Amino acid sequence: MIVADAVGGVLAAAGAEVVFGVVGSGNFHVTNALVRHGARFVAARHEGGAATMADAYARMSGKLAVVSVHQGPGFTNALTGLAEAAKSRTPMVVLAGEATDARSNFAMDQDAVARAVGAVPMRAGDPGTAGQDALEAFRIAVEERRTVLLNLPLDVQAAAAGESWERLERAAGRLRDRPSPVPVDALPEEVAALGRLLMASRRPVFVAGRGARRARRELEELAELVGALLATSAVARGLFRGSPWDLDVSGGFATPLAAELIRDADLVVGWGCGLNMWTTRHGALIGPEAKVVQVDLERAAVGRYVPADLGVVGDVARVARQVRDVVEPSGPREERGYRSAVVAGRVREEGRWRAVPYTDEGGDGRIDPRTLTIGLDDLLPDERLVSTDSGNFMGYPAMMLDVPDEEGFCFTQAFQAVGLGLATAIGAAVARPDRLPVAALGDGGALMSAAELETVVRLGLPMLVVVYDDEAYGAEVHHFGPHGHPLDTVRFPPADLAAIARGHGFDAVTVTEPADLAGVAGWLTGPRDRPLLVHAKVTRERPSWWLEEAFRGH
Ligand SMILES: Cc1ncc(C[n+]2csc(CCOP(=O)(O)OP(=O)(O)O)c2C)c(N)n1
Ligand SMILES: [Mg+2]
Repeated sequence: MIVADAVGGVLAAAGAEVVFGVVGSGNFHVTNALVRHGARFVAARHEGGAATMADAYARMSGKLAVVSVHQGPGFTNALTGLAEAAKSRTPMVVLAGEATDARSNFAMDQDAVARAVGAVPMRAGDPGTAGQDALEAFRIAVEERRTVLLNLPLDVQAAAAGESWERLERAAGRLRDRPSPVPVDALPEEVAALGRLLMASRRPVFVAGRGARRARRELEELAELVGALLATSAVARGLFRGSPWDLDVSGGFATPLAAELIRDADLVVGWGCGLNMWTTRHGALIGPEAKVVQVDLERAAVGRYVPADLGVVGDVARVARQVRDVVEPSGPREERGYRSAVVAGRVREEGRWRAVPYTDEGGDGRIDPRTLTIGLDDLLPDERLVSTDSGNFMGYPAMMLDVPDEEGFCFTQAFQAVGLGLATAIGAAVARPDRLPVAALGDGGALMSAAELETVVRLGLPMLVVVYDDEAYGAEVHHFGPHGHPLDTVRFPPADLAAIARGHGFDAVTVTEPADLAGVAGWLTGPRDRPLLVHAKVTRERPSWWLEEAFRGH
């Protein structure tokens, strides 16, 4: 057995189920070994796509993601997706060949580059320990929530493995079957301090982030005792869906009502949530008198973006339970804290962007993106999984396409890169085949990632891809246009995106007015044996509301 076989085999035996990648000579054997041991390989058409697919897969499945790339350019092609994964603390192992001869065209310092994007460089550099090294990479990725680069030097890969397969398999089994880590309890004094703040608060708001994604029940129970309203950051969107106290997303995407209620809070508790400039609108959603608490696994996260009056270090669900045991509810449940019949009524009436009135600006062959999105929201089944790319258009699908829960939204925007949306939707769809995958893209992001349209077709994903086409990098047009700058560098002639999609094997409809959505309805009721691309020519006179908000903050 060669080292490449041992590394691939042991990762599959440890529980790596799906591998995304582009195969070249330097990762051929390791990838095939993964497949031989039961992993599924998903071929992307560009390594950037592979990295983001893996990231989204990990987010939506809660499992480790594996990426497999060729040395040198295969690795550098993956970097934007790796930066996003590393910033988002996605557990991921990237297997990359590594040229060991400095004269090789593929030679480069992969460690330095990995470090530069926040990934952890490791190496299976010795035939006597390579399998163990791979298991250690797996462990660090999962237990420390890190994106790990496992370099596989070419000469070592080809050498005879010095470890016995039986022993490696046993070690992999121990890693696979290890008990889940015991949740971290918070210090009693920090729990008590949070309990006191909650009991003293008259208008508490909980903002749940990525770290709270599996703690809905615990947070709702505590929120009920203290009368807190519930909101999330964008990555945790959908977490409190169905609760009468759900304000949806806090931040640039917040509805006017959510922004008002959060700004008026006297206590904001971030649960597994960085409370960054997006979630707080550059601090503007935190009222001048409001106290701020952050509950986080890491002390370093506390106060990073907004000053915090208290940090509670611990596991979100665990801390919520600890605090529940020290607070004394007062008054009837519907009237506690921030909760009242009036607030409940307002959340019901004004709690969603869909309910905010607007004047349709469509016409002359262009559809208003709000009308488009609301029309799609009406047509699509509830069991959907929405992924968005970045750009001016982003707020429409991110806010007006509702989602059933936090598993219904995949938001790879920690690095704010354009071009990740389609691969995000693919990885999410692989993780959740039970849901209708929806990819919402701008024309810029769609063309940047068009190589993966073929992947959607090849995998047989029943995906709906919606392109908000303004024939421009709209975010830049709206950023610089008002200041009188020339815009030729960010505007493009019309491109027939429907024809491009058909060329890849999609069905496609071009939407220029609401009546054209009949084509989407037809696809939804049909066999959905091909994906559908909706090429929507959208109005482009003004920026979206969230971008206007963002410009105020920059
Ligand atoms: C990889 C990358 N390149 C460039 C940018 C800068 N940028 C931000 S939004 C945007 C325009 C995206 O255009 P499109 O996808 O058509 O969306 P629109 O803004 O037009 O709605 C650009 C170029 C970025 N964030 N990421
Ligand atoms: Mg555009």
